[in-house]
Amino acid sequence: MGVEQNGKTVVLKHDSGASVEVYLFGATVTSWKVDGEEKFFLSSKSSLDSSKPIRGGIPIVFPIFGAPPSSPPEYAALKQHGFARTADWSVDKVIMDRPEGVSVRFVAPPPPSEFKHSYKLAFVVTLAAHQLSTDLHIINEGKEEFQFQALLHNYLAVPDAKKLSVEGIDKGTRYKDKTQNFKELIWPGEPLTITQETDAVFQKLETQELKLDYGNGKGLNVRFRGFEDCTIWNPQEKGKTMADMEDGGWERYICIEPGFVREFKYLQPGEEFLGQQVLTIF
Ligand code: TA6
Repeated sequence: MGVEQNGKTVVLKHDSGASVEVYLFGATVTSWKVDGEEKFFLSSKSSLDSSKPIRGGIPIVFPIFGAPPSSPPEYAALKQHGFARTADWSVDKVIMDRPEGVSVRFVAPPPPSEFKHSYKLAFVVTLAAHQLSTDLHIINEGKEEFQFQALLHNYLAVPDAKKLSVEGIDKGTRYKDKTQNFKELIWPGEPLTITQETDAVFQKLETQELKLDYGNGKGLNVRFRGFEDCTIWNPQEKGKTMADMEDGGWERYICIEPGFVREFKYLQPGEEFLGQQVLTIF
């Protein structure tokens, strides 16, 4: 049990032998090991020197998801997926270090100058024997409302993307297919499998729990609250166009990304948004 900080990273260790590694750069979880098995994908070509977002683990997306929008106009100058994933976070405190769980709160630096709103951003990572919980807290500390999108961009490791299935997307869920120019479609209710490039934003899921079955009787459940949407992404061969993607990496992960991204969320002065996810191994 315990929490160790080694310069750029913080490692949480649980009695069971489970461990989690978090880079302060982006407060990016880069590793979660249970029974010696790695649960996150991290591209071997990812830069880990703070020069680019980390390609793997759980990058934090805030305050925009995807390419910069034209509205509100001041958000047009932001970078794809915002700046939280490239900010230098710090450890606020160890919340708990007990057999029930090991928990650390990370805080983001003040907003960058291009973002004119005042907020506090905190990320709480809690490790238990077969479970990892991550909570994103966003508090409006300014005098005016502001709008944001937020998402946890989980790169979940899988033995073979062609064999996995994702169960639990409710029949009738609206989704935007980014591979078809954001075409709005209705999910038929069957399990999702990867047979081609997949990039879909499922909107306002009724059941906020998805089951990732690796195809070998193992997998994990992704449960979320506060986050109402979920993006599922696997680029297949298009992954070759990403300089930091390892060869064939797209066959070794699926991104299941709970978030609030179908529109902007408005936060009033003093108001707090809490987006939570719990990953549980089965
Ligand atoms: O969440 C899916 C997505 O928005 C995809 O459209 C894809 O391009 C990806 O994220 C990766 O984005 P990044 O900026 O990390 O290269």
